[in-house]
Amino acid sequence: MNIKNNLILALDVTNKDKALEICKQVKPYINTIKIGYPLTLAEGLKIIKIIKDEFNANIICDYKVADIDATNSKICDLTFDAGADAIICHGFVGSDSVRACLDSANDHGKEIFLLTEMSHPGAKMFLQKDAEAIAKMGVDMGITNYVAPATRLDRLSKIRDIAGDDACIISPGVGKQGGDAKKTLEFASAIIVGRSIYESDNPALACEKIIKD
Ligand code: O7M
Repeated sequence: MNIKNNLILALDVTNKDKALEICKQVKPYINTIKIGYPLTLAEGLKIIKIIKDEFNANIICDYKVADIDATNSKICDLTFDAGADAIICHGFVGSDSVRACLDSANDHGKEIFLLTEMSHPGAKMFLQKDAEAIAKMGVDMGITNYVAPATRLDRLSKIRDIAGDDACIISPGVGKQGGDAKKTLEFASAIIVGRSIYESDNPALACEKIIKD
């Protein structure tokens, strides 16, 4: 995926007009938009195509898919049919569940991103101890796209070591969660930023600052 300025907007607003307004303002800086549950639950799956078509953007759907294989297939099929270019899937559910996501992506000519370790403090309770094994499983399965935290660069660096130099690692946690854009990009291929952009009085300027810093 070609990610302009290595910057992905996490569009976690809950209203279509607000979403479109922010996308319009950041368009000069951003070509890849992550849509998650907040916007999808507020506006329905149709919001994927609306934003994709209006802004000619790559759409990564952050549905953190984490179910049995049969259910994962349905979730991924519906998401790709709705226009998503990629979907984010949890790895902790194991290879059969992840395989279902990968198969759906391959059938649609689309991509998955495998979530290894999360960025929030609670990730240390359970997920962290298995994150490296999750990344190794991804490598064994031929997965080349990962999500790893900007809030713990030592952990991000470990995931990079496992995934390899050619992997695309996208990293959330810059800004409001305390991560630093420049340092994160020493290990990550792109950063995911939400509130620091969409809560800003000037989202375009916020993007410019993140890119320049
Ligand atoms: O910049 P923020 O903190 O407002 O937003 C970060 C976005 O990244 C938000 O959409 C989160 O749901 C998401 N995210 C994390 O913050 N931490 C993670 O570990 C994983 C994700 C994510 O994108 O999951 C794939």
